[in-house]
Amino acid sequence: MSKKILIGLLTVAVVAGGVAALSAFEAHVINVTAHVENALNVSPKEIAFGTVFPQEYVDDNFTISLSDSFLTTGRLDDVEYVINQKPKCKSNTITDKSSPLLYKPLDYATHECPAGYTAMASLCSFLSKLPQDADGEIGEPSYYDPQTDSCPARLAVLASGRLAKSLNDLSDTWKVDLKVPPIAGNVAQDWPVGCPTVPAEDDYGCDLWVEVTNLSTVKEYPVEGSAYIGYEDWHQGDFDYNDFGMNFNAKEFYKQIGGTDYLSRLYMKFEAVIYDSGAEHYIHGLRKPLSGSYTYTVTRSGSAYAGEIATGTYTGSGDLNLVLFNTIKYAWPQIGIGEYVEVEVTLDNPLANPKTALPAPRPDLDPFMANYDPYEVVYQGQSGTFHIDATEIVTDTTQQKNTPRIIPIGIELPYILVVPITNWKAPHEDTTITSPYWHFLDYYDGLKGDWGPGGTTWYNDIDPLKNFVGYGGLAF
Ligand SMILES: [Ca+2]
Ligand SMILES: [Ca+2]
Ligand SMILES: [Ca+2]
Ligand SMILES: [Ca+2]
Repeated sequence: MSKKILIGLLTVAVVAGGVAALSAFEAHVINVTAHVENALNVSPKEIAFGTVFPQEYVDDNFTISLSDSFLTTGRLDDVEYVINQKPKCKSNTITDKSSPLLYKPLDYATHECPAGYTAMASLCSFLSKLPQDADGEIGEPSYYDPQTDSCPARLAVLASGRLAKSLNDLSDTWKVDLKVPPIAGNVAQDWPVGCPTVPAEDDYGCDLWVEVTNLSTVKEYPVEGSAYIGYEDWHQGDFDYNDFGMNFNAKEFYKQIGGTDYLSRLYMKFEAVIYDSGAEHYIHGLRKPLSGSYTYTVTRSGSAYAGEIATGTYTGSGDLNLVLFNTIKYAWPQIGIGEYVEVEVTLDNPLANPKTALPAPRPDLDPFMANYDPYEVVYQGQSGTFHIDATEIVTDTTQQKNTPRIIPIGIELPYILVVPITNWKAPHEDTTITSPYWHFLDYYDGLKGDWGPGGTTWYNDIDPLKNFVGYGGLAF
């Protein structure tokens, strides 16, 4: 006859962070306050298998999810966690089974039961932790393999997982299962040789501790929507910045290790908007610096044309330099192109990529762009390679079209504009930018009061009438 086993509560607790005790001969107190919230929610908090019988199989699920406060904190993205298992402590004196004080977890710092409590017979080594979402969690299989009806040597696996807002992975469901072992001295004949037994206690328990091991911060540019990157390939001409134009946004994910942020993942999206030039260009996406090897996945909304990076998963090392668009495939002129390229990079060794604060490559750019160069190579019609940190002195004021404000010889202008707002309107074809954007020249001249770099933005100050002055080409 099988003996019954009463399983005590299996408790799932959430623990985050740690406290180190230090002593010193002298102390100065700096008051620092922070409102501390848990990054994770776990439910249910308890799994009670109740009365079970040897060789019975029982299971239950629990779910780990990002807390509301984590979800609404913009600078945080990922939580990495492990599911540890620790002995469960039972009161030496309380006998009321409904008392909330009947059980307590180990003390967080000492790893011992609180005074007046004793560790229960442990269920821990008989529990599995199996991920139920197919999104990369690492599980810990059961000690008992039903396929072979045996208990193979158990790998030393610590169940672990990650939740990430950026991947829309907001919760993970786990299954805990228990193949109930027989009680020593009462082992049925069909219990496989080599499989464990438990001592004759009547109450067993285990606490699962969901412990946060890492938080990742995210840096996004722009903070909302996308920036417009506009190209000028005619340095003696119209400066309409519509020869090619694309929307851009990027996210960088940093792991915090020992107080330093290390780059672990990148996401970039480039969406072609306009092509209005007689010349042809390769548009490059260059992310620098990157150290060590990485895997990157490219997703294109259309098929790749000659020279362009195709949809697929690749490996690389060092700076990442991709040809995103070859403009020869677009009709001229074309607007509202909508073809996009997404790039996701996972670095093999974040520790080789500590976050370093680089200055902006130009006074008018966000420092974020120090790591990005969406440069162009003009290969047909005209020639030249134009980088984001390059400027051009205007050499021919007679070519400037449809503008009441001629850009004087000697003014340095960028080839590549980065306008940090969504749905920015590039000038009409053959319309020098100083016509619709009256303060553009003041800004890039840098000498006109608050319209200089760091001052008032020029790109919000559009003259709606003048934007649509021009010949034949395209208007937004
Ligand atoms: Ca997950
Ligand atoms: Ca999940
Ligand atoms: Ca142009
Ligand atoms: Ca043009």
